[in-house]
Amino acid sequence: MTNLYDTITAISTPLGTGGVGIIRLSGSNCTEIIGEIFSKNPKEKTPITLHPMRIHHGWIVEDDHPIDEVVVLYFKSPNSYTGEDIAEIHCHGGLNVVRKILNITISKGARLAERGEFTKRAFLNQKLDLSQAEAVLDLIHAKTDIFSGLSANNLSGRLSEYISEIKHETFELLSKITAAIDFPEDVAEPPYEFVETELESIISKLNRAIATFSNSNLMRQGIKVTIAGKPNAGKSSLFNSLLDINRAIVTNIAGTTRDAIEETIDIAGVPTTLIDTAGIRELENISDETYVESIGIDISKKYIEESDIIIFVYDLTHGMQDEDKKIYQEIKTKTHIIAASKADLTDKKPELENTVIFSSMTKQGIDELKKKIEEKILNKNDSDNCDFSINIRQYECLKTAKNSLEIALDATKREELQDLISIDIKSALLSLDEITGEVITDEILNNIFDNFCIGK
Ligand SMILES: Nc1nc2c(ncn2[C@@H]2O[C@H](COP(=O)(O)OP(=O)(O)O)[C@@H](O)[C@H]2O)c(=O)[nH]1
Ligand SMILES: [Mg+2]
Repeated sequence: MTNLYDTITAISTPLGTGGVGIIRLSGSNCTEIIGEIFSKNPKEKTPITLHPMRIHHGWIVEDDHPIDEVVVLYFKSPNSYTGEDIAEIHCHGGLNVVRKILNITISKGARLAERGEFTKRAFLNQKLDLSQAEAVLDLIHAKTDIFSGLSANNLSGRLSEYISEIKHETFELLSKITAAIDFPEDVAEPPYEFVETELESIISKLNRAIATFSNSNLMRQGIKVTIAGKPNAGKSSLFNSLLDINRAIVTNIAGTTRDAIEETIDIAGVPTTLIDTAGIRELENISDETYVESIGIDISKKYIEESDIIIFVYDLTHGMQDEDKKIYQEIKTKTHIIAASKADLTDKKPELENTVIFSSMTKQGIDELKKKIEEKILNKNDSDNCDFSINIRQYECLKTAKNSLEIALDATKREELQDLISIDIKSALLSLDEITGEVITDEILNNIFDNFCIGK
């Protein structure tokens, strides 16, 4: 067990060589610890008094030896990220010096922070609610502009506002029902039609947030698009055209791309990982020469299985041949796009409907392919876009709340006792409280902050 209110320390910048490295301390012993190691004079200890919201220049010294020239920022409780006293030491961003200063703060009594412990303290000290704390994590990891925008909205309290509107409406309804239960002589029961309309309205608001989850999840986790087809179909050339760089090796010798190559691009706010695979071809017998290629082929099959979308490429100059048809059979049940390559060399018509004809040479059809990928991605989420994001934990809470309200709605339609109906409405409220963290177990809390990095 760690004492919640001891003073914690951590390196808050990425480890590596950089201009500046930051060691952050939070807790009531901050100023004491800084007082012992921070000096105006690099050779002998001349203490510096810390003033809140000020920048202080000096040296970190240990046993009268200068360690680094630094600036220290001081935030006095409660006006800080965690709500506790915080001191930040901004030193030079060398791997060694940052670690050294961290160790000095530990030797003076600070404890190395656990993952996410700064943000956890911010939550426990009510500087952030739980959905805002989770937004910090999303913001740090966001891979696209749109998703970092949504995460910033959550951080600013957008999701909490939406939830609190729903909670307010639910609470109002519950009050009306319980008032009649508690004071049957003075307060009339709300009519069942009224309860029904109210419940339906609340459920539809929940549905809107629930529908946002798949969108958020795509933006958080990204999507995999594998380019599949037989050797020499033009996969690597297409991969390069889609990326606009010459990343994959392109040759006319079958089997050049022996491993899978991945690059991530932003399509409609979704981090889209394009995967160029080795061509799929059934090797007659595996010799030493083709062995490496056969590994590549196994890899392509694995990628196809794990992908969200497949771009199936075949060479239009040859038309669809038996091998192409075999590959098409393998991928056709998955979400896919059919793409016929080398359109600059032929006027042939594709044999299958919905085929995008393209040329990596002239770039004809490349934009159309990008648009098709975008359509397939957006098809995977048909939510009416909310201006906040939802994570899996919040999604589960929303669904539980919705379930309870649906049970209440059924009971209302059957005009059951309002006393019973109120029990399910109450439990929906509890599930909604979990989203912002008003009701939360230690286990859930630890689970959330375990996903953070140390120093956040
Ligand atoms: N004329 C023409 N040649 C292409 C096109 N795409 C690929 N090629 C050629 O076809 C050969 C195989 O292409 P590559 O992209 O390596 O195919 P992969 O084996 O499926 O990855 C190379 O010689 C490419 O230059 C195209 O759109 N037009
Ligand atoms: Mg290739």
